Amino acid sequence: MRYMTAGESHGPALTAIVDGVPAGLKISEDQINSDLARRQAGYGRGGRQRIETDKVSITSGVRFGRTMGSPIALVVANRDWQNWTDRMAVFGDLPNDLVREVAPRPGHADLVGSLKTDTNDCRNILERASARETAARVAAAGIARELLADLGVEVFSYVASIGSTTLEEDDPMLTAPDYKPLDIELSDLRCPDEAATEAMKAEIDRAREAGESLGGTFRVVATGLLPGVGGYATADERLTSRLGAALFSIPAIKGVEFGLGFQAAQRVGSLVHDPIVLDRKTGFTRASNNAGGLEGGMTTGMPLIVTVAMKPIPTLMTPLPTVNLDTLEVEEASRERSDVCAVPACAVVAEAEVAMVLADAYLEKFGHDNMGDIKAAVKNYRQRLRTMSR
Ligand code: EPS
Repeated sequence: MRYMTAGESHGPALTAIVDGVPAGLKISEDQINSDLARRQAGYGRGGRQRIETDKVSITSGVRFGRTMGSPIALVVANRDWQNWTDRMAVFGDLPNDLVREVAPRPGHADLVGSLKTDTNDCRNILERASARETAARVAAAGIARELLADLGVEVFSYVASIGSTTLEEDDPMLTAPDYKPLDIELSDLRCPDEAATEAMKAEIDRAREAGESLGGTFRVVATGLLPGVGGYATADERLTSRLGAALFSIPAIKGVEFGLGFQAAQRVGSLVHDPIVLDRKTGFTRASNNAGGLEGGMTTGMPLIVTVAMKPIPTLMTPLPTVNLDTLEVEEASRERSDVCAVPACAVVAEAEVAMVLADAYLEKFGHDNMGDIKAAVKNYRQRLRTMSR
């Protein structure tokens, strides 16, 4: 199962195509729309989100609410397109009174993308490098989430820090899976603690006043996983590398840690590895989860816990110096309407990427033609794991 997207930030629409989806999977438009709404929310977002109300339209691969086994096309319209028909016209020329984008923003794809593609209008680059594209990813991953939910796997995320303000957690590897996704969604920053949410909001306010932007960290958690999904034998089977690549494909991601992550490098082995325990009812399990649910490139059956770092957004209201692509003179980078902080939204995008990788790995292990056969294979596997432990 894989996806591809097309679409510019201020073009008519974003499109995603998902293929490799088994037949007979129930799809809910409302569920996808609620994920799209979660991606649009979060304290620190800019004016654009007041224009958009993202809704998915499925134009192939689903019939009477169930997948047919054919590629699924999903479209999310850009309402803002109405305000950009002159600057983003498919044919014709840029009207003379409208300027090209010639002041590349440090930290965005503007400059290097323009050099690479031989253009002196950064808009050609920024329209696609814009994080708007992630709406299509969230829509696409709605299919993966339905599949995982059908097999008992839930994926959620929460914000762990914004700038220098951090959520206090004793041992997130033990406690994170117990957070209630509904409580997280009640916070303006998708953070499970009210006091931390307020402190983070205050930091965002200070950044906005200073013309600054802010990054942060968040964790993605997947529960209900079976052990042995992914693979140890080849580089491209390993879930660690697949999840890492998927998460690093999200704009602005600068770090990904599995389980204890960098902390594991500072501890002795006995304080890192998770003792193996036998549960007579369910099979093998672990006394702790420092590995964050992955060992040898495969799921252990413990919750998957990934911590992800997002850098601050490059568009600054007090801009850094840049060089004008026309005059070659030093000037301030372009100031665009933008977000001050999009960490809560980014966490929803990361859920989508994780869901897509996990769904793909499940299908690899349990077959991919139709949901009936897949569920029978899952049942059989569970049964074998249980029998082994008796
Ligand atoms: C973005 C700039 C802003 C963000 C946008 C990403 O858009 P605009 O330039 O239209 O104000 O709001 O994110 C989204 C539109 C979205 O839906 O996430 C950028 O430059 O990356």
